[in-house]
Amino acid sequence: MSLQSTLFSGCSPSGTLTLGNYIGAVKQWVQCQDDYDGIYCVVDMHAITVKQDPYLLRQRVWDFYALYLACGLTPDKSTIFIQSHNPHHSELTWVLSCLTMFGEMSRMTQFKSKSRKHESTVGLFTYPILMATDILLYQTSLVPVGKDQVQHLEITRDLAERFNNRYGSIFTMPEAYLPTEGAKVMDLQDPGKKMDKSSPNPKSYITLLDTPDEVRAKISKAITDSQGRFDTGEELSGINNLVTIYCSLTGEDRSFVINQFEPQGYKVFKDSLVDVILAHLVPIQERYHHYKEDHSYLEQLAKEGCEKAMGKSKVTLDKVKEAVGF
Ligand code: ATP
Ligand code: LTN
Repeated sequence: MSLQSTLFSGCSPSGTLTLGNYIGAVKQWVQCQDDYDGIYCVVDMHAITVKQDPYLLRQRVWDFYALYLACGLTPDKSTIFIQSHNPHHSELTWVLSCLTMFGEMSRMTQFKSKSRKHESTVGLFTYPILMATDILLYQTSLVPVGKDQVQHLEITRDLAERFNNRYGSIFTMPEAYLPTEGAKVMDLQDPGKKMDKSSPNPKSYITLLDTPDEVRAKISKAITDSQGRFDTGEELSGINNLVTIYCSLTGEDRSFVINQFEPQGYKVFKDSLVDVILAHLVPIQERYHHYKEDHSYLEQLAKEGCEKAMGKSKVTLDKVKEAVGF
């Protein structure tokens, strides 16, 4: 039996994985693989909180699965599965829904912003409960996410505490794990907004599957600063965001990068940033295409991943059912 603490995270197949998802989440997953019992999920049940084309959704689920592997997750170290394949997620979500206050959900800022762009379904409203389930089902200690998910981690902790107080200590209390650089990568065209894979403007994000020409074009058109500064002192400036991307991919210190490029100007910096991005993306894409060639292999891995996940989630769900009186 593993004595390592459990780490859980996932991305929603609601578009193509972006550089924001990679820097804010997936890169940390890969780094944590040796030190944690990692569980990584393609959260397709989250994706349907907004309207999806069923054919495209199924394609994206497998694209995500292949991308997780291509980014460096390996089934012998981690559990990698597809959320809708494990029915325990729906079961625990109902129980947690019956502990969640309407007012608590109404305070979720992601619902407020998403319901301006999409139909305000009950699923979109209660989606943080499904996320709490994902985390609590596996007795998770650590949840690597970007900054936008911190509020959902707080509600997860509130629900765990409420359940434990009412029914006995069953759930582990999880903590969010944010990267030091890149916890919120911003939109390349509007640095006031986070980079979002479901944005209608493809110039606003870089996906992990963009070609070198697409990356070059998007970075060359990315907003910088009208006065040509590198250190604008403003958190939400375009150049600040590009420097963040550079630092998080190279591991270099921010002031070192600014001092190096300030005398050379934006063009040299952007060319260098393109090289840095492609040095990450090209090998990921090569591995991705390799995995995509053999769909039955992916299906086999996902089946094994799901069996492993269900073995763990059943233990928690059985305790929950017993505790609530089922
Ligand atoms: P959607 O628009 O469909 O909600 P999204 O791009 O916000 O998509 P998610 O699947 O919701 O992506 O997020 C997956 C993970 O990536 C989460 O941990 C989230 O915090 C992180 N993440 C998403 N966008 C960014 C970003 N711009 N910067 C850093 N981390 C991010
Ligand atoms: N809600 C997250 C994706 C997500 C997740 C999770 C992240 C779903 N379940 C559990 C960490 C742990 C989002 O970014 N939309």
